[in-house]
Amino acid sequence: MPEIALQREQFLRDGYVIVRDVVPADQLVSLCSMVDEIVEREHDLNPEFSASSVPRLDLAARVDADMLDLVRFPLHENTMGLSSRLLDCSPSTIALSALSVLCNPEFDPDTPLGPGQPEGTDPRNWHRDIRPDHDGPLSVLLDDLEANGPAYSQWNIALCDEAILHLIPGSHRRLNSGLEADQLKRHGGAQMPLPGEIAADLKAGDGVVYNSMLLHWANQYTKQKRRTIHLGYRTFGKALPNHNCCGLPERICSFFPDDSPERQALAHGFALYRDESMVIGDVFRALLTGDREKFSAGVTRLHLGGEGRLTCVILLSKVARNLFEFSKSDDGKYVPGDSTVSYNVQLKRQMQRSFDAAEIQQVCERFQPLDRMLRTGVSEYVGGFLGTRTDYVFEQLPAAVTEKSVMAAIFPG
Ligand SMILES: O=C(O)CCC(=O)C(=O)O
Ligand SMILES: [Fe+2]
Repeated sequence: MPEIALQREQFLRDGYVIVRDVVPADQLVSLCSMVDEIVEREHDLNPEFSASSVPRLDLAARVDADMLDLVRFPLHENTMGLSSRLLDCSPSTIALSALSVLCNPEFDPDTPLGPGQPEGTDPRNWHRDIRPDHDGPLSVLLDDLEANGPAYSQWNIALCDEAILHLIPGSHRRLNSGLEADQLKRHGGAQMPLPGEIAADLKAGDGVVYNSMLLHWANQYTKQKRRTIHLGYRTFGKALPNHNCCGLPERICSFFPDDSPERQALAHGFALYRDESMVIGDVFRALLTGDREKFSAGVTRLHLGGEGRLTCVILLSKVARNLFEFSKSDDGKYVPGDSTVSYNVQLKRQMQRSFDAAEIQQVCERFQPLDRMLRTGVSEYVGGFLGTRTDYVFEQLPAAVTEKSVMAAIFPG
């Protein structure tokens, strides 16, 4: 079998692939020194970053025009190209969604707090990159994955040797096992090895590409130098992934000349997000006017396969909620000169120009019957997830909640 077929098989089955020498050898030193420069600058400017036990930085918001290799790298065949093949999508339907770096603390950190704190879950606890309140129940995301394959891939690419990220192969396709659930419930259980875990043992230049629904944890953060490039890619039109926001600022396009392939690739990615946002706007409008046909037509544009479409509808209710929260906190005005704001924020501001505050609230209200179906009324934290306590279902959506029952609840009569 060709290597790519094996890698794809492993990505689907085990949920991860370790890729040696993702960073072209002649770029390793220069990428590392660019990242070092950004990290040092941050230490000078930001005491909070220096005080963090799990420091990470949004590189896309911080790169300069003289650090173009740092932006070129995530567009490379080894990263974006391989992602599109693992996600089984054409290069014209994939976009880079995040470019950041995971670093070491400058001190030996204390034992981390357990999971499910009011401020969220520390990545040194076992978790899936799923927040039940923001993303929906795990079972719903699993259904979509089984029906349509993955629509999002995440990378950790080490610029210094490391074996920090640990994961359980295959756990992205199932609920927590009884044994896992029992251990994660116990005090300190989220910070101990789980059966079947493997370490992503990376030499400088190697990467691991993974499905972030996997159970994973960072088993140590120490003073030892860590510079790990963290990337996200998503597809469009196949299925709406729970990681559906663009964390990049549009300004990174402007670093490259108009007709350069880098500029075109980046601009194409932003256009995919913008077009999707317009479809989402149409879906919200259809909800306001009670037009079930238009609503379904919009959902079909976001989520091609019929199966797993409930996931898309649930995620749209989360997008609406997120927009509502944003509209309450944002006055809609651009901060002058803030070119680092993510494209996701820009799109939300655009959405606010199409929908006034009352309409955004109405969209959320129209999703209320669905929202109620996703809640138990009892707040809890279940091990293996990001976020904090919530009454949203963590794992198994009741069987009575189906696409049909949800559509009937949203469009009564
Ligand atoms: O430090 C790490 O490698 C863990 C990061 C992580 O869990 C994440 O970004 O989702
Ligand atoms: Fe994570």
